Amino acid sequence: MPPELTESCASADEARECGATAVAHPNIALIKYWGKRDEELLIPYVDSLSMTLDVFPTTTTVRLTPTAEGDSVTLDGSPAVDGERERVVAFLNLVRTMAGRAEPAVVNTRNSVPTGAGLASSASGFAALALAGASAYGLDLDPTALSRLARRGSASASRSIFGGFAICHAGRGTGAEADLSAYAEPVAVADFAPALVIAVVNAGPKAVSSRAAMRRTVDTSPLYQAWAASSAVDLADMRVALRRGDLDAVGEIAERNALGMHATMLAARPPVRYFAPETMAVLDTVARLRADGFSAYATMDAGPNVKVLCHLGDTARIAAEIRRAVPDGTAVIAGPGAGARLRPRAEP
Ligand code: 2P0
Repeated sequence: MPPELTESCASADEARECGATAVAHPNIALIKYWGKRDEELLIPYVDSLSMTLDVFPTTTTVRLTPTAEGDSVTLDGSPAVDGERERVVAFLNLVRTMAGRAEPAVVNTRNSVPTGAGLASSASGFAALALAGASAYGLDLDPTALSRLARRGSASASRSIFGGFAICHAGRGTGAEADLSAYAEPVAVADFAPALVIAVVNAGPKAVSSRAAMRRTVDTSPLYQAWAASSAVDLADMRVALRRGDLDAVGEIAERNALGMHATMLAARPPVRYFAPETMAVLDTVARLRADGFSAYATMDAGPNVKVLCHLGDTARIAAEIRRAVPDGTAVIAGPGAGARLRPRAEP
């Protein structure tokens, strides 16, 4: 179901009363986005494909404050710090330019996922901000345009506009052509019940931001171009596997794509290494589960946490094995979740 922009405020007078609250979920890429060919427009080098989760929602309210001096940004109850605030304000400036409006806004965001830990908080965060911001400033965007807008906050956010599985097109050309052609859309899949067991081995912020890590990888890793080429093959194979509902094929392709992405980072100069000892313990557990006959496959993002793709019916056993391997960590079970949604106005 496409998101509906039910709340909007078309005039400055109306804007005083006007606000919008949106909820979005993170997504985990089964075919990864890594590297940008345009850092201002956030245009990826490669297509990516993800599953939106049904856990860790971000809830964001945007309320216009015509008499305020500037924007006010609160993240989990505290004023957003420098870099975070700048990113949100830059995004609001983009929304205001698109809407032909100038009023400042109050932005209030609550994340239920640890921020900056490779658990896709920027995906849910900018998907929710795009939807709430577009609505508050009276922009009437279809899902494709909303996905393109979310991409300007964080490229992975373009995928969280949609529920279930979504592909993000890297687009073609440069400038306006690239901007128009880089967006996400839903992907057709068979009727099957995949799940992810998310092994949170370290919920602290990552040492190197994904933005800096991608840049260094593209600029210095001799393996980057080879991975990007193989990722196009992985994507084509993944689409076939999803259409068939073949979880083992989906898992094998996702695992090789993720480990290949990390190989590009390990070969960067200086290297970027997100693996921790606990990461290896979970990867060993996944290998052992597979040897015991379970369908269990690992994928990892810009952090030490591991997401294990498996059948919904196996999640309790796999989560128990992960907890045994990493007693200080946690294991969260996730299934496919909904796309970004506006909350009815009566709710807080
Ligand atoms: C992904 N990741 O496809 C990949 C795999 C991490 C590893 O998208 O710079 O927060 O804001 O576009 O989207 C994380 O990077 O980066 C990411 P920006 P983003 O999910």
